[in-house]
Parts: sequence; C-alpha cells; structure tokens
Amino acid sequence: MGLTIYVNGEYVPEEKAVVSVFDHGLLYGDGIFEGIRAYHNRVFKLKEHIDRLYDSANVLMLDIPLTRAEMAEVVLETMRRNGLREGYIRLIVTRGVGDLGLDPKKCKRVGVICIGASIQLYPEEFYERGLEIVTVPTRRNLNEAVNPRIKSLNYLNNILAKMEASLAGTIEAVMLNAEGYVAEATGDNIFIVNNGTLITPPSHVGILEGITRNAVMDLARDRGLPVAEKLFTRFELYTADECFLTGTAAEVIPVIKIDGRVIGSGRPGEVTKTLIHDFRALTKTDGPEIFQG
Ligand code: PXG
Repeated sequence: MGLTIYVNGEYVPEEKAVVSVFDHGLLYGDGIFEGIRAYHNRVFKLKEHIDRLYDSANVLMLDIPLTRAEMAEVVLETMRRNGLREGYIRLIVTRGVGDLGLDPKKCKRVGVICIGASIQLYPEEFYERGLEIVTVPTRRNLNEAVNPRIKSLNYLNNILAKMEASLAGTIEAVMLNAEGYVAEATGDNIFIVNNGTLITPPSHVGILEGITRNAVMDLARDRGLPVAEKLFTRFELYTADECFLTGTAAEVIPVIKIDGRVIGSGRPGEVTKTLIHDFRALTKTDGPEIFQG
C-alpha cells in the first residue's frame, strides 16, 4: 500500500505527491530538509529538528508558511495517517515554483513536504564489529561559501565524498575542512575518545551540528565523562583510543579502522558501547507521542 504524504497543506497519496519541474529546490537545490526518526511511538528530538529547520530557513531567508507548532503537528499527523509508530521522517522546504532564472523573488510560494516511511537500518554487525572508513580528497564546504550548518537540499559536497569512499571500498568517508582539520562524515558527525574524554570538532570547523551529536554529548556528561569540542587532525584520528560516528540514520556506530590504521584495539571501545546503550535507552522516552494512549 502506498504512503500518504503531506504536500503544501494537503495529505495526498504518493502518486499525487509531485513537485513542479520549475521548483527551485530541483533547479538549484534551493531549499532545506530534516531527517527525523520515530521510535516506540515517539518522534525523537522533534523540537530540536524543527528548530534546526527554522534556523536553516532563516539563514536562507525562506519564509516557512507554518508556525513551528504547526510543523510539529504535520510531522505527527503524517505518521498517524500512515499508521507508523517507528520509522523515518523527511521534512522538506523548497523555495517553490519560479522560472528558469536564479531569482528567488520569482518563487511566490514556499513548498513544504513531509514524508513518513519505514527505515532500512544498517546491519547489526556494523555495530558489533565497527566500520572501516577513509578520509577523502573532497574537502567540506567553507563556512563562508555555503555554511555546512545549513541542512540544504544541495548535498553535492557530501555526495562527492561518499563516491570517493565507495571507490576506496568503504561505505563512509571522513571529510576534512579546507585547512585539514577533521570535520565530519558525509551524513554523520565524528567523535574520538582519548583517556575517557570525548572529543568532537566544534561547529565552526564546518559541520552540520548534528542532533544525535548533541544528544550523545549530553549522555556522556550524564555519565561523568568529559566532553571537548576541539580542532584535531588525521594524526589524532589515527592515534585515538576509540572512534565513532553519530547521526539520525546510523545512531551511534563504532569505527575501527581509518585509512588502514587500526583504532585502539581494533574492536568497538567501551565508551562507544556504553553510549550506544544509553542512546538506545533515550530513544524509548524522548519526544512527543504519535498515537495517544
Ligand atoms: N552531518 C551531515 C552532513 C548530515 O547530513 C549529520 C551530520 C548528523 O546529524 P543528525 O542531526 O542526524 O544527528 C547529518 C544528518 C541518510 C541520512 O539517510 C543522513 C542524515 C540525516 C538523515 C538521514 O544518510 N544526515
């Protein structure tokens, strides 16, 4: 059975959920999105995702025609109409339909789409064994060009890196910024652990400030583990005790080899395993309920 999708104020069957070829989201990547998870009848970190969406919109001067409360309700209602208590939610806001020119003033109505679907999870063995990843040639976008903190519809920077990871025979890439500091993976943030301290790049290095990242930092502090946002290079990656990635799709996933260098013992570390456990526990209680009662 097909999905019911929210498009510009209406809930329509997926065959009718279409956008114009003149939408600037398609023509120019002029738009933004969020990827959100629902677990156990709750939408995880919904407020944080909505806030990040409106921050991205503000930077791009996109005037979203819904309040934050209305947007949250669209997310919940989309899940209800599809009978979903778990899954993946994609919120998309586009500049809307204009002409073939760049000028966003030609776009009279901002487009809003919400898709609720089930999710294809990473195999459990990735969590048990850990990932092998590589650093790639493509550098993360400059803050001063297209700031990576905007979750925009233009993911070419990340897609190039993802293809380079694939050429190297791995499924994920670590991207450095233009100065050579470690930034993030293509759709995940990165952490290292040294002597029990978590270290992750600060947002000004040029990253998307991940909601999973922030949740994991809170979980670590709750455990009494020190957390530092610090610049670091490939040297610190290769010599870390532990390494893991965080993201909405991957959650918390251990990394055991980077560019052929074995990280720590070559097996998922104790701090990483604790945080995977704590994160899974948090998904049981965080966020508003989809179906009441
Ligand atoms: N960095 C980038 C560039 C991202 O796109 C993250 C970090 C992690 O952020 P969150 O807020 O999710 O912890 C992202 C998020 C996918 C997928 O299917 C990727 C993301 C989100 C949802 C799905 O690969 N990226």
